[in-house]
Parts: sequence; C-alpha cells; structure tokens
Amino acid sequence: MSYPGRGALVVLEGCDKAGKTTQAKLLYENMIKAGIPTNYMCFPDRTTKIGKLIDDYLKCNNDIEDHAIHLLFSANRWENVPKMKELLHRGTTLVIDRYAYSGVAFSSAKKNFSLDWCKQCDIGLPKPDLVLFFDLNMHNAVQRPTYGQERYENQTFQEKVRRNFLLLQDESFKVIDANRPIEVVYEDAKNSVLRAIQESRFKPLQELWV
Ligand code: 2DT
Ligand code: MG
Repeated sequence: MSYPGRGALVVLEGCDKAGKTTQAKLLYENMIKAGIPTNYMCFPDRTTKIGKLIDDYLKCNNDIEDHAIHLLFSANRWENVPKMKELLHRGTTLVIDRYAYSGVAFSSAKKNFSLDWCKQCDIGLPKPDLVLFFDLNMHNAVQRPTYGQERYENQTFQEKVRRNFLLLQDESFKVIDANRPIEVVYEDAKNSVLRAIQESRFKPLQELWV
C-alpha cells in the first residue's frame, strides 16, 4: 500500500498511570497490522546520554537543579527532531508517549515555575497534529500497580500536573476519559488517530507554540 503525503504526529499525554503506554502500544501494533507505516517513540527517550541522566533523576539516583532538568527534558526532545522529521516526511505516522506538554505540565507544578517560562525551550518543536490527553481520576490512578516508585508519583503533585495539562489545551487537544475499560478507550483513541492521519497528510508540519 502506498501512502502519499506525510505521516501524522500523534502524542499521548496524561498523568502517571493513565494508560498512555498501553494505548500507544495498541495503536502502534494495530496500525502496523492495518498496513499504515507507523513508529512508536517515547519521551523521555532514556537511551541517549541525556536520557540516561534523566533516567537517573527519575529514579532518584541523582539530583539535578529544577531548571536544569527541565532543559534536559527539552534537549532530549530536540536531539530526536531530525529523526522525527525524516520519518514524518517519509510518510510514517509517529505515535509518541509524552512530549512537550508533559515537560511543561510537570515542571510548572513545581514552586516558582510559570507555564510561560516552561514553554520557552520547546517553542519550535514539530507541532503534534493530535494530542490525546488521557484523563484518569486520581482515585483510580493510585490503585494501579507500581504507582509511587518514581519521582513525581504522588497524588498532590499529580493533581497540579493535571490542572496544568488542561491549561495547555489547544486545537489539537482531545480529552479522553481513561476511566473506562481499555477496549472502549482504545476505540475512541483509534478513531481520532485515523482522522488525524487523513487530515494532516497534505498539510505542512507546523511548529509548536509559535
Ligand atoms: P514515564 O513514566 O512516561 O517514563 O515518564 N516528564 C516527562 C517530565 O517531567 N518532563 C518531560 O519533559 C517529560 C517528557 C513525567 C517519566 C516522568 O517524567 C516526567 C513522568
Ligand atoms: Mg512513569
């Protein structure tokens, strides 16, 4: 099957344990099965040198000053931009588990960090064609396994993060009720992704927050 035009940039966002990774993998696997060229990526990309610093930070093996870690998360996206653009322009749709919205929502939940300051370093990244925001009740999130093992995984912080995500809503944002069964959430997500692929194929890739 040949796919003229570019691939879509699809981002999955949400608080911890909202089911993003499960949904991203389901989307990826089923789109491949359907013959749609697709790649799965995630941020932080813990495989690079910068990613390894971030991984240690999240596991509380190191301490990095709050502004500095924010910039490292952003640098970890920028270092992947050439690869992302190449894939998109070759017609591959990217399903990405977290992106700049997480960068801003998490850092700006810290004391003395404004949304505006946090956005600056991600301005100009490739703009997602679709942002699926998986919205889960905090009560349900804390019940899910392995909650509370990494930095930021506590309820008070996650509630601030959720509010910040909602402040970042733009025209590419779609809120998905993640309290429903996996298959129902998936149907909803899949339909939005297929629509985004159709609609963005012949549109130029845009820049984020410009
Ligand atoms: P995962 O549990 O999805 O691996 O995320 N984070 C993520 C930030 O603080 N800034 C960012 O720019 C990104 C992409 C969210 C690990 C944690 O890292 C946080 C949760
Ligand atoms: Mg996590």
